[in-house]
Amino acid sequence: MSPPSNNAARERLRIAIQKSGRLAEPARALLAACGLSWRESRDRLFCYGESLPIDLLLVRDDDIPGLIADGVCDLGVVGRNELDEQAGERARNGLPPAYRELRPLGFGACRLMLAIPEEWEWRGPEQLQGLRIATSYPAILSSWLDVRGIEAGVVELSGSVEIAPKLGTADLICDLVSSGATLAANHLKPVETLLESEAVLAGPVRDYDDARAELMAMLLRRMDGVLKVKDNQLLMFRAPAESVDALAKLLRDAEPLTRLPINDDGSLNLQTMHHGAVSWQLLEELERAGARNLMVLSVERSLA
Ligand code: PRT
Ligand code: ZN
Repeated sequence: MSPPSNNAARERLRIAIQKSGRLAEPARALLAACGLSWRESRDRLFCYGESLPIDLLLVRDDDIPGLIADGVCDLGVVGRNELDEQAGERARNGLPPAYRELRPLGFGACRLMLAIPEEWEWRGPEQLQGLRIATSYPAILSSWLDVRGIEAGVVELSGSVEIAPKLGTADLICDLVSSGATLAANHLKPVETLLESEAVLAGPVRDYDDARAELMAMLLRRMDGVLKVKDNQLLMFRAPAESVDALAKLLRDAEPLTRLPINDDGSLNLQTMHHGAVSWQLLEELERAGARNLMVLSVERSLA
């Protein structure tokens, strides 16, 4: 099945996600958690939405901002680095904004950083004056340099940026970093962060006034419900009333305890939403402080 043309009646919402790569699986998992399901097509570029009139377009991440700008897609899951770079490029070419970040999505975290040869001493951005910097993010880098009044050469490369200093095509680099292993393997060290990035939901600059508006509002609400509880766990246990204060003190990363009806033996049933995973160590501490029948449940979604 091929994607419907851009001019087709837009009763359905179309979301662009990465076909393969770092953001592909988490993006699908997030949308599935929002209740979306699709009929897979053989070419796997277009997936027709079955549970809701929301279709998927599977593309390269670089294409996502442009697809939104052109109105081919309504929403996209893309790295902030890519979105900001292409927005910067549009601005530099005198074009108006064509998309915006609607939600940070909590995966695909990385930083756009300047990295210099290990043996250099870093004395600050002024040091960059007159040097050549290799990057795949020329717009973000250029405006960062402009703001600081630094004149440096921006060498645009589409990949393997980290080997540019070794090849002599640049003095240092500006690239994405997550673990830092790639920099270390190339004898480079990170010195400045230009952008904290993660996957984001991108959408159009103006709200829709057709059937898509309602679909979009529903999807955002569901997404908020999934994101809000994403790393949370529900912790349930019973405890004697006199232990409750001590137990509450141990639960530093949790909502205030909710007390449920009292048991026959006078103990209380308690529950709380814990932010982040509940560790074995915490469970054992709670047990020592009087909690019994401890139970940890994963939380999938919530509606406020
Ligand atoms: O085919 P397509 O064009 O869709 O994929 P792609 O190869 O352009 O993208 P992909 O899948 O590599 O990355 C997609 C998005 O993931 C990026 O736009 C970022 O938003 C995000 N992301 C998160 C990263 C990283 N972490 C990351 N570490 N993108 C790239 N990297 C690179 C980094 O530059 C380094 O070269 O991965 C390498 C390993 O990083 P270290 O620091 O862990 O060694
Ligand atoms: Zn790409």
